[in-house]
This record gives sequence, C-alpha cells and structure tokens, in this order.
Amino acid sequence: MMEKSFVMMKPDTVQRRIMGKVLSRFEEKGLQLVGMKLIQIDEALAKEHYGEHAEKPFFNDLVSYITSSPALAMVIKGEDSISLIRKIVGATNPKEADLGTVRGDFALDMGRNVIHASDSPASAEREISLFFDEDEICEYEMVDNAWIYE
Ligand code: 3AN
Repeated sequence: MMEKSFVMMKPDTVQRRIMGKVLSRFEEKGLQLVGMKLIQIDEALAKEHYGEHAEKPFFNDLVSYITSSPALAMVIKGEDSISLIRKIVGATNPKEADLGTVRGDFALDMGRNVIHASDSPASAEREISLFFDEDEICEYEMVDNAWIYE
C-alpha cells in the first residue's frame, strides 16, 4: 500500500552535518520525498508531538533536546513506507540498533538518537498534520518509478 510517513531529523543530526548522509538512506532505497522543512520546534509543538510520553521520566529532557536547535521535518512516501522506514531507522536505543540502520550507524545514546519516524498509519496521519499544511506536501511523479516498482 502506498503510504506517507512523518520523518524528522533531530537537532543532533542538523548540528553534526549528517543530514545528507541520512537522507541518502531513504533516497537510495527508492522512497520519495514529498515534504521537507527545517524548523525550530517550540515547546508547545514538542509537547504535543511527544504527548504520549508526557508521564515518562525522560519527557522534559526529550522536549529540551528536540527544541534545542532546528530539526528537519519530512514527509516520505512509498509502498509500505511506514514500517519500512522504521526498519531503516532501527531500534530506539542506538546501542541495540542493528548496524546498517540509521541509529545503528550514526548514534550512541538514546537521548541523541538522530531521527524520528512514525510508528503506525494513525501516528503518521497525526504527525504529518501537526507539522505540515496540506499545500506543503508535493504530489508528483518520479521519472524512475518503473525501475523502482514492478
Ligand atoms: P521511537 O522514536 O523509536 O519511536 P519512542 O516513541 O518510544 O521511540 O520514544 C520517543 C523518543 O523518546 C525516542 N526517540 C528517544 O529520543 C526518547 N526516549 C524513548 N525512550 C527513552 C528512554 N527510556 N530514555 C530516554 N529517552 C527515551
């Protein structure tokens, strides 16, 4: 099924100048970038985005981390892209993430884990609408579609 996922490179990825390397993982897989913007997330947006973690002991650190510097928000489209992107991203704890995944290759600490990606179709829908207006999503054909999809 053709799906759109919300993916966000966190402030550490911007500051470490590795956005291009991380983005290439998704491009080389054959996924399509349909939305992208560098944003300074404010406290209210951070708290809404991570609302499900409000009661967790790491919540305040998570909000500080995500608001500490700009983040790169993206919408990425492709067949079964939501679960596929989670596989490309790897486990939440970078020390447990398989090598070859983004977190496995680029991160060490849970609180500096480089990237966020939606974990289900319902979260993707919620997160895309939280960060993007409809007119910020580009619907367009890729010229190599016939070489990516059978
Ligand atoms: P994921 O980002 O893999 O979907 P979630 O949604 O469970 O993981 O957690 C959201 C973010 O909260 C993680 N990316 C990580 O930065 C942080 N986080 C999750 N669990 C912990 C934890 N036990 N200690 C510190 N930070 C955590």
